[in-house]
Amino acid sequence: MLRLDERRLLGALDDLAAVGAIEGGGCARLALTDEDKVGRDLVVGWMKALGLAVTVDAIGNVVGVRAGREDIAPIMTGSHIDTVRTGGRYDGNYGVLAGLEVVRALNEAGVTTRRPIAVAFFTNEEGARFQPDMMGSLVYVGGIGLNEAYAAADKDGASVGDELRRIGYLGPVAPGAVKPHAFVELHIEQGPILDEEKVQIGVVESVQGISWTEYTVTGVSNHAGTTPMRLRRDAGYLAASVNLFARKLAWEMGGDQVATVGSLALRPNLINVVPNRAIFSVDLRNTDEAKLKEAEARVAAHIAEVAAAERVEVEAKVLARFEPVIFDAGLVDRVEHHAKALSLSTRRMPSGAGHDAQMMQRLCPTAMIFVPSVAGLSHNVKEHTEAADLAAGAQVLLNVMLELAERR
Ligand code: HGY
Ligand code: MN
Ligand code: MN
Repeated sequence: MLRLDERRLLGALDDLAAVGAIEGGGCARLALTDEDKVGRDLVVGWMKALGLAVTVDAIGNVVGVRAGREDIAPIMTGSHIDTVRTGGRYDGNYGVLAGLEVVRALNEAGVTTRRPIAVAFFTNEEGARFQPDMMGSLVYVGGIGLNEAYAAADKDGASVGDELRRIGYLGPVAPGAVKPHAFVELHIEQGPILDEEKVQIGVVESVQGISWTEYTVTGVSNHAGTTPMRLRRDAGYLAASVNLFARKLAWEMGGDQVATVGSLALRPNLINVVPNRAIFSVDLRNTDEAKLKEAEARVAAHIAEVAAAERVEVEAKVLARFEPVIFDAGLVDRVEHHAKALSLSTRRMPSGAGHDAQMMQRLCPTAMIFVPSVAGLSHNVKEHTEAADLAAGAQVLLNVMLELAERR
């Protein structure tokens, strides 16, 4: 059996983590920043050194292809190398670098698979700077057009189109030009399940639905000391009440329902001024689309009720909305088979986080492989996965891809 070199995978993870390294061992490589460019250039260099034919598409997705015995649709793996501002070193990066180690193992063994092998990284998976998240893979599968993606702007008004041009990754290739026969993404779980249950491999069957909304609340700024409570039109109060309501709602709905008010900005943000402006985000997720819709409706009703009582105006902007995705059952079975064949413990599970794979399932049979995240930490510099788990996940990826690349 072809074996991956664990030491080299760990070394590549360290080398990439050094780009945009931040205090505590994490990474900050927000999409299309200078740090993202440096990371992209590093990985493209590694792809070329492995002999891959590298293309950059018009949304900055990068695909490296290793020729097969036949010039037919490839088996593709990949993920993302952009991070959140307080990112760890494994989220996304692990799946891309493990894909390169699959190629290296084939090169060193002098094996040419029937189908070509492709390794990709997609633009702006995180959605932390530009929304929606999974932007590059969503364009890749035709979920949104290039112009809509180019127009997305960050808090300072910089647009995706301008930033892609600025870092030199607005490529000539049409997104989706390489249509895979199948897509397999290896990723850390980013949640606590595998670690708590001491299971080595997550056999991912689905990705939960995601609802991202930004609310802009307009009230009246006023003196904190002289303004009686009955006269207040406090934008900050509404934002705070939504946070409390959403949290209570998630607890009450139970199951997979989660709710997060992750970003909040008050204006004028001064100790002695009642805020007249609040801009905040609400992230709701559930594996069940009907329940996700219920949560959205109840949050919207709460906002309308409090806005009327507080006499503030509210504007809502949907930043991302993806229904739950079910992966290809046959491919999921193969992930489970190869993990068990390596005597690894497994459990089937949904993904709590969004991934590029959820977009690729629109294009071709797709599946994901998870490895444990210590204490379930992610989007946190302390994100960690043990070396043995990293190696095990990569070996499962290699074996799944080898089988798929030879299958009719
Ligand atoms: O938000 C997510 O689930 C992913 O990290 N973009
Ligand atoms: Mn990720
Ligand atoms: Mn992430």
